[in-house]
Amino acid sequence: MLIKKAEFIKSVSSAAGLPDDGKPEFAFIGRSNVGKSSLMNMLLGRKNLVKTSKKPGKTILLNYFNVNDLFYFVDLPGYGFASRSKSEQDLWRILIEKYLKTRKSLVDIFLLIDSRHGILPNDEQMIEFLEHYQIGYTPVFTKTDKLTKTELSVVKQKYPDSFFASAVSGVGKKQLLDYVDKILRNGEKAE
Ligand SMILES: Nc1nc2c(ncn2[C@@H]2O[C@H](COP(=O)(O)OP(=O)(O)O)[C@@H](O)[C@H]2O)c(=O)[nH]1
Ligand SMILES: [Mg+2]
Repeated sequence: MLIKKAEFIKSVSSAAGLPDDGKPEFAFIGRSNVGKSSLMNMLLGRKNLVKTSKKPGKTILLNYFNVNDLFYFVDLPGYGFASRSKSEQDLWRILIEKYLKTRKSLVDIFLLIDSRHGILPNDEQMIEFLEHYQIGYTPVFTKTDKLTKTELSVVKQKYPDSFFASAVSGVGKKQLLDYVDKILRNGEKAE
């Protein structure tokens, strides 16, 4: 798939702000610092369209990006910020879980996992949540450039039904975009 257009649309902080044009959307989720913004920029072929920042914002926002006037990429706020208070974490859970459970136009969720660390307890929690509600998702292992060939092949063997990507080298870009294309053509959610 060729990215002809990619633009920031808006930040949404409540259900009322979600786009209602019914375009399919792909959400990106993962621990803070997993490389979510970098991967989205890599896929969209833009350097800094999706902001890569170290600090968690105070508000919990879903950032919408229009791609090719066909679909949306949605940057979900990361989980596992040590600096987030209990009440902020609760708010995150309520908003994000509701979005993931009820959003009709959500066709797939890319669940990002840092290749170096593998699936950590808070990734596991997210996976359990998704599986409990039978919400389809696609694991993407990030930052593969940080692993040696041998280390990477171990991760690949352990998680065969996943994508492997590096925002630095561009590895995984074609595979992921082809996959997005395939889902859009099939017009249904990936399992
Ligand atoms: N080596 C390497 N570093 C990466 C990669 N992706 C992200 N990073 C770095 O990891 C940090 C967090 O990236 P960011 O995209 O902001 O993560 P986010 O918090 O999940 O959105 C930044 O310092 C990035 O430069 C990657 O594929 N390879
Ligand atoms: Mg980010």
